[in-house]
Amino acid sequence: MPVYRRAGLSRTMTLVFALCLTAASASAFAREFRVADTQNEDYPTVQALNYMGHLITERTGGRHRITVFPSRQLGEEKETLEQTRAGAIDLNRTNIALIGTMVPSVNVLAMPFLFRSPEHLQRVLEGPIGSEILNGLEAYGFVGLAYYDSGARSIYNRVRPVRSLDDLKGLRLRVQQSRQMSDMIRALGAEPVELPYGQVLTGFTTGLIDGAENNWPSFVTTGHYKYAGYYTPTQHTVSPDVLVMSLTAWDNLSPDDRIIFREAAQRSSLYMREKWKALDERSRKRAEEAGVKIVTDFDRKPFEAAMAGIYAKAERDPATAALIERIRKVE
Ligand code: GTR
Repeated sequence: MPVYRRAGLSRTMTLVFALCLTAASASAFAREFRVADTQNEDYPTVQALNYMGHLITERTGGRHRITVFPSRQLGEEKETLEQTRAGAIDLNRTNIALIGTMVPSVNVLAMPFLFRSPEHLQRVLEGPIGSEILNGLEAYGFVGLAYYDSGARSIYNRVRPVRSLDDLKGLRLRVQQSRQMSDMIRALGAEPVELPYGQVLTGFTTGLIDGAENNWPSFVTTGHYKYAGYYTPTQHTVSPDVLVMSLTAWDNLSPDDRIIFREAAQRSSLYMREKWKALDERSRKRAEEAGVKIVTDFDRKPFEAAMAGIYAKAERDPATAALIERIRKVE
């Protein structure tokens, strides 16, 4: 081949190579992000994620899109979290108790009877402690983007009204797949049964469990209230939900896009708050109308006292002990 033609060819090759590189980097930065949520499509967290998706599409001029997979379409919470950590799922809306099995430091937010009220929790989450906990996720392969309200969790069952620790004896109560939650139910004198969220209903219909514990919206939207006629507002934990992104997906975002994602997540959390309040109220009413007995004449003190062992275990770690102390001090 004549020399001049070879030179021309190599120029063309360089050009083609450069074009390929540009195309490849553009596609690496423009993409669809898949989000897992265990709740159904009307649930406030799912609505919030859809809202976040709109914001992101708008602010990136359609370069990035979010596709939400509600109702455990991508699997149960524990599995989807593992996949998120591995980078196979981009985003995950999960409860603190679940991610606490992978990131022990977040378990403090699921400590029983630690928060005086939902407002106390909110102030902790919005302050430095909330940010420290979100930032701490990074060492475990997740980027914490926002917290979502999840109300207070309480005990419900179908056998008898629970007014005392004695009433809990012998009850098989479903808990999330979390050691801390199992320990807590055991310390109250009941028998914990760890099950994924999607199997609780079958647990009721097959008689595997007598009850469970959750907030009002989850109790009602899942249909558990049709099986468990006694709800005791123990409000033992107020563990929030949290939105995490896989570190792999995060690493592929440009610095500007990272800001867009963070801001959209924060705004979606505020957007969800009003919806949450309304659903919380509506769910409680719906349960009552359906005949669920809300057991209010119970003494919360012995329930709190039964947690001494859980605290002793958690506080063996000086960092956790210090964090619990700081949380208590938040006005
Ligand atoms: C809900 C929470 C879910 C899931 C569920 C459960 O309140 O939003 O993410 O953890 O509880 O009990 O499994």
